[in-house]
Amino acid sequence: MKRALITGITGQDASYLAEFLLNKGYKVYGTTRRSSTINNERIEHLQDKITIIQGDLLDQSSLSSALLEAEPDEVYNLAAQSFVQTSWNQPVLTGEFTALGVTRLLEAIRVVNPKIKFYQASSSEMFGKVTETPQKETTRFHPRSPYGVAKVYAHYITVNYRESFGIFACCGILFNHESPRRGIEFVTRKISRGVARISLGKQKKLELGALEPKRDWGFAGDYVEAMWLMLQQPVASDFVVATGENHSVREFLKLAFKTVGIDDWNRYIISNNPSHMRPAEVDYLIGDASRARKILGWRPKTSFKELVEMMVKADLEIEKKEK
Ligand code: NDP
Ligand code: GDR
Repeated sequence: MKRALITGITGQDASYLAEFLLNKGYKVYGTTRRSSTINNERIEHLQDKITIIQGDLLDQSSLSSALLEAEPDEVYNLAAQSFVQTSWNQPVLTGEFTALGVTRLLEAIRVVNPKIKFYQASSSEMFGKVTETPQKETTRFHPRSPYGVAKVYAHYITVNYRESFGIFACCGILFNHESPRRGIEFVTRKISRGVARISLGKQKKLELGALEPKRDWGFAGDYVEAMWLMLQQPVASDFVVATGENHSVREFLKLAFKTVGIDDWNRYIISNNPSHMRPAEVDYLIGDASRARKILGWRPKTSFKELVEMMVKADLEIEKKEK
């Protein structure tokens, strides 16, 4: 039986990846950091099937101990301070988690067992102010936030450990991927939840930032398969994972409101709210995943429309239950 360790097991992607690996017959371990309240909603249904280990990206010995306990064949590093907006408020902490945390984990692998295969969650935010469209593995990075800068460091330290120590380490450069399990501060979930609440009369307005930025939005459940496929290849390398289609925040909004039968959606929206505007914006992302398609045989299964409808319907169910 193969064994996998997923860092950030309480997060969106980890919950889908854990399901995926359990279906493949893996023994799955996941790390959580200590908090004063339990934060396991996304993996509640998996509690009896996975083993939780305490581990924090700030704490080197907790990472080594997690590896010694789980004895994994594969490590998926999904833990990070992942919210771009917060990275301007907590730039140093973001660097500690999202950048240096990866070095700590790679060091633990190098010392404990350098045969462990390693997946790093790289991001399309590394492309930032894009120099080429669509963006592919060779596109130059120009990050626009402390988060994006931290992910560039994390990306290159992963490449460096592959080149320096021969560790089987891969970076998946994933474009935005969403789901009903997305954190509520990210724009897609903020919209799906807001639209559900507005349609039920529980909320009057939805306050957002910029509506023009475009993102290449896919479904998280589809993307975790690409993570796994990368670690099954004969040679370690890096892959862009994306749908190849992009839409603006405005388009997302329009479709979300349409799902609940509201056409005059503009009257519910307050846009350009200063507290949701970013000091430097990423205006336009669209990925070219042809390398992943060719080498991994991976392609997305869920369309933009299906994604938006899935999220709005899931939030409607939640909001109907919560009085
Ligand atoms: P989430 O924000 O949902 O999950 C992040 C996880 O990291 C949580 O479990 C969180 O724990 C954990 N974490 C945060 N800080 C630490 C720390 N210091 N030590 C240990 N664990 C920590 O992110 P996603 O699932 O959306 O994303 C997974 C990864 O992929 C992240 O690295 C993200 O940056 C990256 N990524 C995501 C994309 C997306 O569109 N979703 C696209 C490209 C990359 P807690 O629950 O305690 O906060
Ligand atoms: P992003 O996702 O920054 O792309 O990072 P987010 O959903 O936060 O923003 C997408 C775009 O929407 C605009 N926007 C708003 N965003 C938020 N959060 N809240 C608002 O009210 C709002 N109004 C407009 C933003 O300005 C932006 O242009 C996500 C994260 O998952 C990262 O961890 C990951 O690496 C990247 O995707 C790829």
